[in-house]
Amino acid sequence: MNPHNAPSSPLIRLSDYRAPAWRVERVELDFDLGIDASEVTARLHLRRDPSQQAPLRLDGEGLELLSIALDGKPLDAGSYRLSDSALEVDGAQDGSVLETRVRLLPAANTALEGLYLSGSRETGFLLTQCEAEGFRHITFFPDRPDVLASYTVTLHADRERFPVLLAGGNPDGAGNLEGGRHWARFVDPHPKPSYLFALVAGRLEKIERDYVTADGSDVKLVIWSEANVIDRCHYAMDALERSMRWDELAYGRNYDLDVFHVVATHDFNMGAMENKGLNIFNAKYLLADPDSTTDDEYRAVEAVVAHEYFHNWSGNRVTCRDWFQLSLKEGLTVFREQQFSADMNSPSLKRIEDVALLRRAQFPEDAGPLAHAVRPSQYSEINNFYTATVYEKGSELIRMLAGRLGSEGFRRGMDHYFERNDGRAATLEDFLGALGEANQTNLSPYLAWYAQAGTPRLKVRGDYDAARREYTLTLSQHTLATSGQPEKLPLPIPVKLALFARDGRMLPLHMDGHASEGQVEWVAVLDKAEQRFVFRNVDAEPVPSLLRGFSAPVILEGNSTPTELALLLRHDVDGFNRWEAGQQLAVSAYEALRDGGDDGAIVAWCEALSALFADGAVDDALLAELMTPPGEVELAEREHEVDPDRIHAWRQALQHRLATRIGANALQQRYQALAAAASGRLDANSQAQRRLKRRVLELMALLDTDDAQALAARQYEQAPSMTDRLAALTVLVRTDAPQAAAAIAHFRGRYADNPLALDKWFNVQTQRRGAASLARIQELERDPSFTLRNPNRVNALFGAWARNNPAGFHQADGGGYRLLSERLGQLDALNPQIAARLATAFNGWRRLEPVRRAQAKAAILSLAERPGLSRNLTEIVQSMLHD
Ligand code: B3K
Ligand code: ZN
Repeated sequence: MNPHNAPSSPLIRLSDYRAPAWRVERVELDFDLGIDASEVTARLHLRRDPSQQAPLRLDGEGLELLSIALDGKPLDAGSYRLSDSALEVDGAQDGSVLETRVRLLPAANTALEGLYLSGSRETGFLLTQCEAEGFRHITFFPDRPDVLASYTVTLHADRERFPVLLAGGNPDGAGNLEGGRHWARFVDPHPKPSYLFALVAGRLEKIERDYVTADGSDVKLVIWSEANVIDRCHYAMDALERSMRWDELAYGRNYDLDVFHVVATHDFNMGAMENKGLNIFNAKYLLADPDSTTDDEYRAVEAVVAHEYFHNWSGNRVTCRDWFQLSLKEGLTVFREQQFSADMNSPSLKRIEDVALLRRAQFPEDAGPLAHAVRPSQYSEINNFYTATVYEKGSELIRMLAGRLGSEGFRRGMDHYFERNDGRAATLEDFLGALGEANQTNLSPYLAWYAQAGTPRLKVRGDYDAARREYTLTLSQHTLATSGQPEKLPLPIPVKLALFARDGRMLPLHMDGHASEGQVEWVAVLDKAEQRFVFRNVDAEPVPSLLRGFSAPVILEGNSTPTELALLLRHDVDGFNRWEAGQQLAVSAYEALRDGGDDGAIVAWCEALSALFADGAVDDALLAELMTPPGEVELAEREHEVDPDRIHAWRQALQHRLATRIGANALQQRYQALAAAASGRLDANSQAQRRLKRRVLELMALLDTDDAQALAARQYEQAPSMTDRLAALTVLVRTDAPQAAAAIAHFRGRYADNPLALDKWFNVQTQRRGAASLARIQELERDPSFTLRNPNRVNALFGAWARNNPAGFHQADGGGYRLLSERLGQLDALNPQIAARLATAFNGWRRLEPVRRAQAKAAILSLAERPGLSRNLTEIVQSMLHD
């Protein structure tokens, strides 16, 4: 059976898009808030599209309808029809006002979509999550992003239990009511789609800052959290201010309300949400303090704060016509955040991290049964499409466009896009059209990137003709078939390149008919299946450096020799390209080691890195990255039959060769020097030192485990920062050190009241190697602080285990698969979004070696057979099983 035809999960198709027959111009919402039950009155001021005849049909799920009136008159039961997911009303006309009153049950809402309770009944607070389709769990409404309405929201609640009442928009009055109740009203002057609606009500504390926009408006910035963590919000406030300034400078975008509220919650399905004027954050991406936050987490807080803020223009002021256009706001906003983070931190490290993430998360998606285009053509459950493809690959597509237009042209295009589409629900065609129009260029060939799933493979051949002093690069592309897309077209692939002389100099480029004559870097655009590019006046065979800056999201199949890659690793001036050459060389070295091939690549990799380690020519953070081979997930992508144990063992062996080449003494000395300089400071240099220290300690553990464990135990005890503490604890756990148990117990005691730190406590223990890992997971889920109801906790245990410890999760007897499958079934009944996302950990099952493959298939099938699975999990499971 084609799962997509299952009657319970209708397929939504891009090609079926129709403009709404009914719009809502204005909506007035009145909430009577309570933990167990809340009541919502909605008055919708309706507009009818005169060209369409469809009856008024509103989305609504899980709502108890208490009353309904049209133009002031209560409707009798014969004038409307109510189903599980919709309300159809007779007699509405253009200009009619429909009033409904419904009851919701926030405390019983474990899906964390719509209105729900965060924390306990006694002390927790109420909040909403609407994207993508949560608003229909709050009231009856055309819950689609192309219906833009002005919102007036009035909240009523008990003053003692809910002293703080917030909604999106500007405050428009508040006051006391009889019986210990109070009210507050918010008016949002900017028409918005329902997915950007939000409210928060409860006992919260705040920090505030006054901000004046570049165009002179006063804005009050307010960050809210529960009282015990309000001191941990200052870093986010600074990051918010930096983001606002940056968007003014880089894109000329100013904030547009009198207030900007941000709220932290521990109960959230994703990272954060850009609701207009009232961003809501998973506490993980808002709270930060030196005692419990790692360096990586600090950067993540800054990035997510920026991302949500940037949505105010790329997403909110210009929104999406339909959910197929999701990357219009997400890919673009990820790209804007990447630019911002590069400006705030090290551009090459940021690029390295982003490309590593793309390879770890998006390439496997593109290569597996869940492959979909950046603009998918159909879905059953839109929440399953908030993926690395839509976000990260989407951002790479914007980066290609930005590169194509150059920074001035891109800015001109973006200005034009915002101006043309402000207050509209736009499409990707609108976006490419505006960028192209502002630059008198036709960018429509790039639409093919949005429609085609799968990662293109770029093959490169270099031929040197000494007699003619010519170097010819032959570039060709092909993309493997993906589910439902057997045929693939050639795409425009910008290949930024340079040629190096054998002494490490960059050569000036000479080509017939190209403006870049004499430049050292040039972008070749491959837009056919195969093309040749000829460089003249080349005195000796050069070393090509291709895809510089990762100029296109493709898999490079080059034929560079180990010597050539080692040359780039040693000499390329750009940190990213240096790393990239090192990664390619590491892959060759790994394969040589595994296949017992020629030692050349292994020796070249070890020599180049030990030289860089000794001569101090690169920054500590970059050195740490250079000394890290591609991860196990990335290495698995290159195998036809994946055996995670073997991949782990060979990768360890490769690192052992590197550690041996550098030498125990040199590692020890560097570790001691870095340890002596340890501080809890957050400046770039201190962070870089911690990064390198961690890497050095990991390499030491491969040579003299006892010694490294003793150092790790000491580092754990003396650590002035969470980064050092967690790095030490990770080494203790991964090497199964005798000191591990005491450190784990200590960490638990120290952070008993800090849920985010406790997540790290769960997470680190999932990294135990070998068969012991499953037993440990089972112990951990019996821990009193484990719960399937909290997404962060679920991800810290099962997500971290299944994704970051392949050798632990993929046990040959299938024990890991059975446990995950069982828990997914239970989780699905509570929170389908989280269950569906976690289930994607099975994505690569078809390429496992036969024994594990059979076990994995049995576990997925047993999940598929469970009765009553959600639409979310059904879609993921069926796609994974679909041939
Ligand atoms: N737009 C939200 C994600 C919503 C996910 C809904 N399942 C956060 C973000 O990307 O900024
Ligand atoms: Zn986003």
